[in-house]
Amino acid sequence: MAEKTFRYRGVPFTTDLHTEESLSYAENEFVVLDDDTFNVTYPKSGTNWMIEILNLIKYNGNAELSNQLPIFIKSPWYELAHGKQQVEVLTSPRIITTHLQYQMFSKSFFNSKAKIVYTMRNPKDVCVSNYHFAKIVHCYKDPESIQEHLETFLQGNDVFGCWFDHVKGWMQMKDDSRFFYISYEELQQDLRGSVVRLCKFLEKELDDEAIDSVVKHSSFQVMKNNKMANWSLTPSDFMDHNKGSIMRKGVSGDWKNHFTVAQNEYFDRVYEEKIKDFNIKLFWEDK
Ligand code: PPS
Repeated sequence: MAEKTFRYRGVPFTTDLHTEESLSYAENEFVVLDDDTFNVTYPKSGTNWMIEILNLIKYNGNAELSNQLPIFIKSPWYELAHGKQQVEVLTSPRIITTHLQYQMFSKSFFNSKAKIVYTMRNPKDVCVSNYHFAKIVHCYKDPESIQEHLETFLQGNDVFGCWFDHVKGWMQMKDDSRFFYISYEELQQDLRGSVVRLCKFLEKELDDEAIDSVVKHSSFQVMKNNKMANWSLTPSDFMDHNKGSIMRKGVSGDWKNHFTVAQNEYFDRVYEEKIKDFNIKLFWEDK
C-alpha cells in the first residue's frame, strides 16, 4: 500500500505519483490516436516485459532502436502526474502504458482504431511481486508481513485497486477485435509463439530473424542486465537500488515460497468467491 493515498472513483492512488487532475485528464481529455497501442496491466503482471516486447516489435527486432530511451520513458504510464508531458513527446506509433481500471480508461479510445494489449498474471504471484516492490519503492509502505500485504491485496486496497475488478473490467472487451489478452504465464511458456501472435494482432510482419531478436532481447536475463530496461536509471529518491530490483526473479509460482498452507487456502477461498460469476477460464486455474 502507498504511504499517502487518495481515492479517485473509489480506487486508491498514491499522491506521490498521481493527482485528481492527471487521472481526470487521462479519462476525459486525453486524445487517443488511431495508431496508438495501449499496454494495460494490473501492477506486477508483466508490464515492463510487455513494454519491451511491444517496442522491439515496433522496431522490427532492432534492439538498438528499441533501447534509445529508458523503459519508463519510452512507453510511459499516461495517468501519472507527469504522464501528459511524457506522452506528448512520443513519436507515433505510440506505445502507452497504463494500470488504470477499465471504467476510468480514456473515453476517446472508444471512438478510435487504437489497440489494447492486456497482460494478466496469477494474482498470487502479483501479490508476492508487489510485496517485494513495496520494500524498494519509497512511496509505498514497507509491508510488515506477507499476511498484512495479502489482506491489503485481497481487500482491494493496493494502489490501482482490486485485482478482481481490474481483470473482470478489462475482460469485458475480450471479443473486441482491438483487444488482445495474454498472461504472464503464457509468455513464459511460449515467448516466441506469443510474439508471433502479438505481431499478427498488431499487423506487423517480422521475419524469423527479427522475431528471434524480440525473443532474445525481452528475455529476463537480457532485460535484467540492460540498464535501459532494468530501472537502474530511476532516481534513488524513487527507488532504493540497494534494496532490490524490479527485475527480481521473473518466475511463475514464487508464491509457493511465500504463502503458508493457511494463507494459500485463504487466498483460494477469496479467489473462488470473487471469481465465481466470471465465466472465463484464466490460464493459471487448475494448474
Ligand atoms: S510494474 O511495477 O507494475 O510495472 O511491474 P511489472 O513490470 O508489471 O512486473 C514486474 C515483474 O515482472 C517480472 N519481469 C519479467 N519476468 C520474466 N521475464 C521478463 N523479461 C520480465 N521482466 C520483468 C519482474 O521480475 C517482476 O516479477 P517478480 O516476480 O517480482 O520477479
